[in-house]
Amino acid sequence: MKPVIVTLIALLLALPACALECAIGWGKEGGSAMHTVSDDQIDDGYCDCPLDGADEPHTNACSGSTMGAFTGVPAVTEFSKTYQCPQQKKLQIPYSRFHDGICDCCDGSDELPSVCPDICDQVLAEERALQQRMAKEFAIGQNKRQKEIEAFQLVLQEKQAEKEKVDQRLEQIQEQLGEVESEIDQVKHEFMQQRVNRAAEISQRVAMTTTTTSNDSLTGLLEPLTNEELTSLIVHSCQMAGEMERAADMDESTCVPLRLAGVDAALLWNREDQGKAVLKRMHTNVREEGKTLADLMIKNAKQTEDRYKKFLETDDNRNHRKRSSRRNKPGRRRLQECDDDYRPMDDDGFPDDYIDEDYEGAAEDSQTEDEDANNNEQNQDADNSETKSADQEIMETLKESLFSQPRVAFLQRAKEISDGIEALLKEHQDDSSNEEKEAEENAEKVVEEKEPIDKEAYETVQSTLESRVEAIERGYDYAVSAQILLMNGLAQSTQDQDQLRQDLLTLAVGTLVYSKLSLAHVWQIFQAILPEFNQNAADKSEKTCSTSPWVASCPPNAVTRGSITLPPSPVLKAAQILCTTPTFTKEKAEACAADADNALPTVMPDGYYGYDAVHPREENDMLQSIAAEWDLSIDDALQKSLDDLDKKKSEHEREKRNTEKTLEDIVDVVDGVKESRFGQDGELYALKDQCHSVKAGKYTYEVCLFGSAAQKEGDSASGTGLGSWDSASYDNETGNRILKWTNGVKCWNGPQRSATAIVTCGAETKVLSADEPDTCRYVLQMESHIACDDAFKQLHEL
Ligand code: MAN
Repeated sequence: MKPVIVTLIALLLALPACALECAIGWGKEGGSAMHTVSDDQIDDGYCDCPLDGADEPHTNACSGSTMGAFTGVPAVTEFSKTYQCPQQKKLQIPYSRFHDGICDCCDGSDELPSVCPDICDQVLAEERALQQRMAKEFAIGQNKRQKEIEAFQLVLQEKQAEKEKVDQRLEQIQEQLGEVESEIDQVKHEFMQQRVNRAAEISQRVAMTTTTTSNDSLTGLLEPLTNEELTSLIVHSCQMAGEMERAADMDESTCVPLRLAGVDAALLWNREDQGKAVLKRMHTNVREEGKTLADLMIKNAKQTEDRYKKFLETDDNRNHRKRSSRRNKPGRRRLQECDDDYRPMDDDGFPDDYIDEDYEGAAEDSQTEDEDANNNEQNQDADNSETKSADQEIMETLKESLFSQPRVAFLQRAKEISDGIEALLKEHQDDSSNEEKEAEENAEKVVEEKEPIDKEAYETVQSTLESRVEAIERGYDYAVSAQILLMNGLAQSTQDQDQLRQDLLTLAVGTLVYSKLSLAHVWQIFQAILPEFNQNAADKSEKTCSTSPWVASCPPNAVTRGSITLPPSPVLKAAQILCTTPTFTKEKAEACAADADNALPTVMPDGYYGYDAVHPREENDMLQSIAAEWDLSIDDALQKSLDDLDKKKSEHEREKRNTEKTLEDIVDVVDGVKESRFGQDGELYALKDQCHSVKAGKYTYEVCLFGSAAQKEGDSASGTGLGSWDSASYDNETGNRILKWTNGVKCWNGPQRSATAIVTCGAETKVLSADEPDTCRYVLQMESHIACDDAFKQLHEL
């Protein structure tokens, strides 16, 4: 400092009062150049004398952090960048805070003398207390942490040893399961064969040629029909079956009765190369493919009372339904019968989802199903134009058939009526809502009164129409699906005429049985499909409210084909009864009167435009006795062994599930260690699945390790999701653990919520505070023994 003082004295003598001259050196060594500082440059916040800061005694412009000795740049060495408070080891302050009028060091040494009082006794006491608390917490925490880590090591060892055993057990269970399954397959196969033989026997008996038709015999029922006629019979049976189906029960367009009949005929619907429909005969391969069909049949056999309904609950059918609802474009739905039933074969020769759905786990099911649906989509897309035209052609032919005449007429009239009622109801609804307004407006005028309408009656008509239209459309879907199946499949599947005939008979009888049609329905179908009768049917050109091709065929007459009487006597008898049933023949007076006046009917009787809603046959119908015979319940002994095996199988499956779960838990821990998921030393394992919370403002924040984080308001149990477990990491600078939860509920107009917990060492695990520094980003301060490790100790000099 001496040269400076000398210089200053010299300057004071040589220069006018208040002017200042200082040396400005170049570099660290300084230099001899002198700089004159004028009065107004003193304390002006610009460092003119970087070597000694003489021009800025009361500002800190010459204090700073950069080396150098240029004007404007304070000459501070690397070592003096920060000022170390002498009494406080951990407190260093930057020179910018030196002589800034704020007391940083407890002894006030960072300011000019006597600016700051010495408060070291008080401050150091607090610091020491804090340090002591930290040390105490650390000691407890470290101890706890250590114990838990040791315990975890034991757990880990045990888990590793257990894993071997569990692996072995799982293998055993798998073997046992395989054994039981193959035993079940054997029993099913046995059942399947019994069933197939019996079905063939019955269908033959029903269709047996006979020249002596006794009144109550069913023999010869279908035998007189040609193959084409049998096909038509199946298609129309399917149509009626579709109409009978309640929409709520099923939203699909496949003819279920025909599928069931196919099962009985041991015919498997399958998909061949180009997605073309063919029926695959499974007699030859009954051992393999029969297993799944047996499943279906056993399920049905168990529930003899309503096996048809039961069938709808089979896995195959449920999945089928799911697929249907996924693809309900009209053009597609119709061909579904083919596509859904024709499935590619697995390597093992099983059709993909027949077998897979029954024998594999549920998770795989859905995958197979999705893939299958995709395959179908692709195939259908590729083949779209062909599909559409085939579909439409069949539909058109169907609609032209005599059988459909009343349906077509009904649909047409139903649309007119429905539109009319719609408009009428709307008009009257508008009237009532405008009533008040009009009443005011027309207070003076004479208003022409509108006739009140029977809204309820119209609404009933409308809903009856709606359900019948729906039924008719579903009927068409069933019929088209059956037609395609038979056309593409059966006819091409075999060159053996006897076999074809037998298959058709089995399918026809089975379809009648499963569709719950009555003999009277069979008569209606005969009237429509046999040339001997459909000449007599009602004139095609004129369709009125009371026209019905069936009523026009009353009283029923019989014809002969060769030596055979048609229709067979039981059918004729049923027709005679039908023809005399008042509800079938009576004038639809009220509805028809309205029709004649071109007005809207207020009642919707059965037989309107010749369309009768189809109802299931009654108990005393003769077809019911065939159905009873058809209900081939499973042999008691077989059923018992099957039940026992099923029980065994479920036990094995249960054990398998449990064992797999155990293995999963073990693997989770073992792999968790490998991936350091439980922290560097496995310290987080002890906190696995623990949840901790804190109240902050109107919210309670809850975080669960390896789980999720939530923000709850009031007593709400769930709250807003702040995210699910993301990671745990280590902060080198502070020794804290950083826990993260991400992908929480999206913020309105903002990001997805996320939470971060900063965990410092403490004896207990707890959340100290929670804050939302940025919208929807939450930060929690936590303490836990998991952070009390050696690194923390060193860092904090504990
Ligand atoms: C809720 C809470 C807040 C958040 C807002 C954002 O009120 O989750 O924490 O800031 O939503 O809209």
